[in-house]
Amino acid sequence: MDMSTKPAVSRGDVAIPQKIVDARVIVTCPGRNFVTLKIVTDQGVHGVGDATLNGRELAVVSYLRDHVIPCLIGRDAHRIEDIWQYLYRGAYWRGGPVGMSAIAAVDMALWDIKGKVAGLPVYQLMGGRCRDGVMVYGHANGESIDATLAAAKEYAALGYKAIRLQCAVPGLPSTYGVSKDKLFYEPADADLPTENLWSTEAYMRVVPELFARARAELGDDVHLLHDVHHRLTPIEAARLGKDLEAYRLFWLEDAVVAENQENFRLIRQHTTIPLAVGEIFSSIWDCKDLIQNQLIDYIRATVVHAGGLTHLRKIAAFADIHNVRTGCHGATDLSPVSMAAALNFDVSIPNFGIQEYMRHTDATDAVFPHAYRFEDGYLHVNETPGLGVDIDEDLAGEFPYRRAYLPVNRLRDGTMYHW
Ligand code: EZ4
Ligand code: CO
Repeated sequence: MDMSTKPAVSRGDVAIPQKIVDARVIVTCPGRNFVTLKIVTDQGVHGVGDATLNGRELAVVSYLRDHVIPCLIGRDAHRIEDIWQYLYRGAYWRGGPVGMSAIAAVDMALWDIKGKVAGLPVYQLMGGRCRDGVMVYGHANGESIDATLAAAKEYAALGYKAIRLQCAVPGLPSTYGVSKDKLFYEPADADLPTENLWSTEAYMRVVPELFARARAELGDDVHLLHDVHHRLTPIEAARLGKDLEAYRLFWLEDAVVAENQENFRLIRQHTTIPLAVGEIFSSIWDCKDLIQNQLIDYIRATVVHAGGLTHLRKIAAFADIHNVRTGCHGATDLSPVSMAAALNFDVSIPNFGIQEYMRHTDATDAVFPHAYRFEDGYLHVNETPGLGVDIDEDLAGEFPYRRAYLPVNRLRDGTMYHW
């Protein structure tokens, strides 16, 4: 991987711009789809940004190709904040997952370029390290409680300090988070959306049983987490929170739909279980009330879906003064480019909580050579200038886009439900 750097930007009092001369979108499917933006400057420096929006990839491709790239050519790549404001304010139509993922990709690529020019990893440009390593949680899942606990023990043996447990709900043909493939979980599994079935009653019975067994068999030292995936009403989530309190979870993730921020107040009135939400948020406006009213404990907004490092740092700073910590989304649809950006972010903010980490396939790792590494429950950024990740365009070209949707979910009577 060519991570070579250019000499420093300043020459006495003369700032040398890095003029953007080319920007292109690369779509590749090394097992799953990824959208990557590559920006090149007149001085031969390039940066990469992730623009993947699972199940709606080509909308972001068009947003970038048709509407963003023409505005980038000729601009100074060093003006990260100004370009961010230009794209956000300048669109008039603000926010939303498509637009904010596109802005995020530009933002990541520009930070990558700035780091390479400075000869420093991006975290150094954002204030330097606040910690040595990034605690991650792994995703243990299984068709039964026994199988889920066996998977959790494997994560513990690998050194994981935090493990999310998801087990199949008895009586349902499939369950969110439970994978056919033992090593990798990818919900966007079909050319048209798979139809899943949901039963809140059956789910609410099995989860407390899973965590009672988990605490008994895994001990008190490991952090345990669980993802509801937005499926409960506030009062159901309150009930589940109370049922799980004795098992001291690190967090309950996405307990209810995230559109109505008031929902969380009701859960809070009933239970002390720590709450996390935000993987689908696009900007601070989606979580401002949750944070300032301290209705959550962890904000899960990510670098790719929430406007890049520039905007995510503002969310984190706002969260910090309200005693809310971060827990960025990190499923497989976040490419190694996003993961590298997330790790630079995670080490450089004071209120980091935890980072989700799902392993990518070997093919994905080969398309996106990167320098971060996992050791003993922590991910570590590398000292490589920039983000420390790249895309092998030739190899990417060998994996053409394949349409893939996330599933949809219905109740037993056929009613459309939240997936
Ligand atoms: O369903 O990333 O915490 N992780 C998750 C993920 C999401 C996918 C959606 O693309 O909830 O598995
Ligand atoms: Co989740």
